[in-house]
Amino acid sequence: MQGGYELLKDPDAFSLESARRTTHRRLLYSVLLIVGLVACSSVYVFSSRVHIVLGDESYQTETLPVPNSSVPRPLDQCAASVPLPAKPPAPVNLWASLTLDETVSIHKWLTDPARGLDLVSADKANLSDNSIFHIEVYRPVKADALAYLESPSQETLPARYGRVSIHLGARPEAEGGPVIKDYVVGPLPVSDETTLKELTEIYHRDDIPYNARGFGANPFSELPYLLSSYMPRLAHVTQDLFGGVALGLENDTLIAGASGPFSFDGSFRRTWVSWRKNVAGPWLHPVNFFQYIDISGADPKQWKLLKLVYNHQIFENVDDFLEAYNNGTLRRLPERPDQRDDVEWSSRIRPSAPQRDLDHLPGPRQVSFAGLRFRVDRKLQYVSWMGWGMYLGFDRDMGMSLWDIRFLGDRLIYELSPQEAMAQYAGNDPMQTTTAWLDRFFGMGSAVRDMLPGYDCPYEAVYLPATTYTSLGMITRERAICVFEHDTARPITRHTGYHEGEFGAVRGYVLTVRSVSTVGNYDYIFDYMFMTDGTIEVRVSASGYLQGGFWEPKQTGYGTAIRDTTMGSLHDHVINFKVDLDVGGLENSLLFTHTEQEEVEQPWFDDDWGKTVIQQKITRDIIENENDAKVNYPVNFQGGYALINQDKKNKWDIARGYAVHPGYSPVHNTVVGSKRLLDNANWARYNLAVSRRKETEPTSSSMWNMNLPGKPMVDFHKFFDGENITQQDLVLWINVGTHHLPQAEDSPNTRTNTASSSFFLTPLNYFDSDVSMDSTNAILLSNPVKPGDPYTYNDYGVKPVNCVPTAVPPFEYRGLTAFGLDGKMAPPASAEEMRKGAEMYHRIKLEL
Ligand SMILES: *[C@@H]1O[C@H](CO)[C@@H](O)[C@H](O)[C@H]1NC(C)=O
Ligand SMILES: *[C@@H]1O[C@H](CO)[C@@H](O)[C@H](O)[C@H]1NC(C)=O
Ligand SMILES: *[C@@H]1O[C@H](CO)[C@@H](O)[C@H](O)[C@H]1NC(C)=O
Ligand SMILES: *[C@@H]1O[C@H](CO)[C@@H](O)[C@H](O)[C@H]1NC(C)=O
Ligand SMILES: *[C@@H]1O[C@H](CO)[C@@H](O)[C@H](O)[C@H]1NC(C)=O
Ligand SMILES: [Cu+2]
Repeated sequence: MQGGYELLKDPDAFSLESARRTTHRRLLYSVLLIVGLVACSSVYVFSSRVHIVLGDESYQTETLPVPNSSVPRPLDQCAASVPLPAKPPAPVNLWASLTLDETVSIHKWLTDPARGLDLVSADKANLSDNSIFHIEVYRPVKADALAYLESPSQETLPARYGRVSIHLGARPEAEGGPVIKDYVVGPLPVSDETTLKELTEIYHRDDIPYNARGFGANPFSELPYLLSSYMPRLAHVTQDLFGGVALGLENDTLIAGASGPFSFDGSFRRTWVSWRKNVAGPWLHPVNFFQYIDISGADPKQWKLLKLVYNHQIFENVDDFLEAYNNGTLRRLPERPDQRDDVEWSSRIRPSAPQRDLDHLPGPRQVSFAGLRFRVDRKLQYVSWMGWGMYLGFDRDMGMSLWDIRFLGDRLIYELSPQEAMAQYAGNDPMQTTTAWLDRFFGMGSAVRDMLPGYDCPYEAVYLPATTYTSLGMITRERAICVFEHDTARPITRHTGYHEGEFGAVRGYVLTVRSVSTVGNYDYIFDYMFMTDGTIEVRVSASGYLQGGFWEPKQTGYGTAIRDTTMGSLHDHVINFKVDLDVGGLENSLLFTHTEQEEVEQPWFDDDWGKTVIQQKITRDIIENENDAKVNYPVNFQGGYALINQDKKNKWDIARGYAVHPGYSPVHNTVVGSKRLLDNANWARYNLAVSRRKETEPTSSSMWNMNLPGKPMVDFHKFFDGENITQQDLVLWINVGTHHLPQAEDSPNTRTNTASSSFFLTPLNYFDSDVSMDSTNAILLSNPVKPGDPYTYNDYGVKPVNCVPTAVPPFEYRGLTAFGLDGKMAPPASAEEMRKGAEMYHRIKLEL
């Protein structure tokens, strides 16, 4: 069969008695017939009644209409689903990641003794050494990029720069002690002109505190170093209490997690460590054992255990805990049968349940029978479809971003990029109550994973690679991004009418550009969806494992039990996007439209209904001051926000605009004023905010913000300094999110259908009318001239194409390709180390 399907896959089906077998076959053949012929003929006849025998039962059923079964001519093979070459507006992607060669050359240049940086390679560097943490592209200034795009040439091409983060662990105390520095290096390629300049203008504090740093590559200088100093001593106790040990062996049965933030202002680095069973879905197997540890500074010998908590009992040190255990005063938790033996419930292994009717067949899939309708330039990372065009970028912190998005020839968005993903928890245990993640710290880009073809994206999706830097080398993921066109199975417009010209429909298609990041327990699916009317939907869907807590009655109000002793903890997700919209040019204003009820009186009102009428009315205001531009959607969504260009009018003399429409679950953060999220994620307080675009305000957060809630590197509120935002280059900072009140059905994994949030950017009098009407994937019907005559129609020459789709290749998963810092392909073992590094030890195993 085409597509490699195997019909009657279930071997049991063949062992049934022959009558049943024949009926099954017959049924399958009619299914096949329907599938095969629906596309071949638009003429349907009703088949006669079919007699179905199922075991002892026998009943009559009426089948669905079966297409006219006149024998179709043999079908040709469809063209392969490969995208046609694209025609980007300029031959250089200004926002492209550094190439391997560029990264290697920067690395080499930095480590040259002539630079005087005294660098130690990251795999060997201890915390009191200087080492390179990160290298990536530093994107050009917007004005330079626009000048190039205006007339692309070698002369107008902006110089290329890299951005480098260096851990200066060796800086003497006299000079302020260990610190992190961010630099811009360039121009590239490396030459005598190349310089290293400290990058400070995008931050709101001078220094990047060492205590806010990301995890290094050397596990001996990170958390396992301290954990291994006390966990093996407690092995007999943890075995008795939790049925697990952490000894630093391959077969350890307990693993650790740490809560963030690690610091308030950078003056310390402390975290709560919690322990979990090392099983599938460890996040759902917390054992209610916590330690608060101090991992400040650059000398791991100074690190210490500050306290231990078990079942609401606090101990200052391991000795006290051991003594209480030995002298019998330790109040033990009840036994946990659901966590001792059978732990398969938290895996994704299909539970033993009867197969649902016809579930042995693969579900429907979409095929572009006439070939793909989007264009991709793989080298430039440029995509175009139906009047849309965009370049893609990729970075460590937030992964995929979209640049120079044009629609029908005009630039609409200069930059569309995720900025930060917050998850703030509540609970009645040391882990949940202190957790406020900002995933930029871990790196949404580092956390991008290869997609599962046919599962994460449709079979005919086109994949694009992304490369991220780790301090051990570079990781390339061939299927980091997927692009596909999809039928929404809903017309974008339609009408049934009787007058000539009013009866018809336009098909609804969407082009999706997607990437998936797995940050520890959670999976984020980022979708950018483009539509033919000029609308874009930006949607984030979440799946993966909950950050579970230990369920006991004291947790009531902070979540829901999802097993006897596991709970899902209450939390909010808020994810921030930067949308640098340019509506009809750079000069834009913020329009607030709202509707209110009014009671009016008119002399022509008739007496039957009284003297007044109650109705609604639109008010339109321009928000002129940046300080007033941190806003929430109006109650009951009565109105909303848009960027308009007051100097560019449509044909009806209305200022052209683009509106922000709330999509699914348009929430902002519930919690305000928590010390663990004080000023480092202020963008999460609103549905959206609008500020003047500035080169010094490129992002609403930084990777270090998570650990600096009291004094963040990027303080979003500082963007809003009372400036006039009328007819200026503006940026929208828009949030999506969910209030996640976990429930049993979050086990084993959260479902993307309800854990989704989105916003739309949609034309608002930008055009003179709906431009999706120009689609020729449309039909216009004419009513019969004489009653009884057939309906005639115009399909604009776009007919269904009938052909045999090319076979779906066998499932294959490749994972990643790793390169050393010399740019050479790395052996699997070091690739494995890089994977661990990229995953930031979310699943901390002791390694002795
Ligand atoms: C089936 O289709 C053929 C060819 O289009 C046509 O000649 C025939 O009349 C149709 N049969 C029925 C039952 O509609
Ligand atoms: C784990 O491995 C060690 C050493 O290889 C072995 O002694 C021990 O019995 C193993 N433990 C379990 C629970 O299998
Ligand atoms: C770090 O390494 C240096 C040598 O590279 C050594 O002098 C120093 O003692 C080490 N520090 C720690 C805390 O291990
Ligand atoms: C048991 O140990 C705990 C912890 O050190 C201590 O506080 C307590 O006094 C001890 N109780 C007895 C009865 O020894
Ligand atoms: C803001 O600028 C616009 C255009 O220059 C001007 O009309 C308006 O009065 C200014 N608003 C304020 C509050 O200064
Ligand atoms: Cu959640």
